[in-house]
Amino acid sequence: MGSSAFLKKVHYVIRIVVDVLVILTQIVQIEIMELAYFHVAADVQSITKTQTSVVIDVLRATTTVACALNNGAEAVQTFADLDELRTQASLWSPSQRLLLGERGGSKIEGFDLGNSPNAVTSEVVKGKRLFMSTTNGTRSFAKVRDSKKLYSMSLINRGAVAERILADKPEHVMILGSGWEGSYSLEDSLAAGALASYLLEGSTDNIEIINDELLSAIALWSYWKSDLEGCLRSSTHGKRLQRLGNHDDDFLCCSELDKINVVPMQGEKGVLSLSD
Ligand code: 3SL
Repeated sequence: MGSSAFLKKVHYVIRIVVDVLVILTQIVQIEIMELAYFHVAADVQSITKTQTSVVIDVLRATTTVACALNNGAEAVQTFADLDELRTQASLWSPSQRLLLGERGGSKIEGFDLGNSPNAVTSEVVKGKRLFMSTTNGTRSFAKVRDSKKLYSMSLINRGAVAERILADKPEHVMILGSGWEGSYSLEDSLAAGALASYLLEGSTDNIEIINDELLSAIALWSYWKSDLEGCLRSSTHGKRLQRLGNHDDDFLCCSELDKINVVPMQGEKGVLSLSD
């Protein structure tokens, strides 16, 4: 073999090796995002240090959080325990704070507001810290407060939170519903399916759905996605709210998909504010 033919062969082999290395590097760089959904806080066994958590309480806590921050509240500080809420709130001047919450769907005695997303208008909440406790939603926040990142999501800000997750590219995302006193809720599962569907559309190859709860939520979303208000009204908690009184405005607000572009994120533990 002449020396030029030999050099050509060496060149050819080097090209192949380089191409293989480039392909291998690209494969290694594809990051898989694992997505799981748990119906209620009690189903969560552990939190990983790298985990992003998304808390959902469509009716109505996380819809109220999104609306309050969208209307200029300084932050929403969430509490599972009412005594702790009162202690923390007392450290703030009355002109800068509002106490907000419900038990069993009704406003807590002595509080400024119940849990209606329609009550947190800019006239009421602008510049104020909201101290919030609800029957189920704030328990879910408490459960995952040690996550690396923690977002609050509802149907109304689903797209904004999904876009943030697609940009963050976390390895593990836990979507956590709130349910009702420890049991499954239809509307939180609907929103979990809505989030997963959005993420799958934005990044099909890299997402792995790792539990059956989320697969079912995606199926639920496909079934109800053209009648979100109907789904909310059919749910057990939807029926409970209808028995408590006229909540038409809340059903309308809680079923508006991607209406507002806010991403409530935990900074200080338990404190949700707008992420930049
Ligand atoms: O359970 C909760 O956290 C609340 O959102 C329930 S309610 O819709 O305000 O009654």
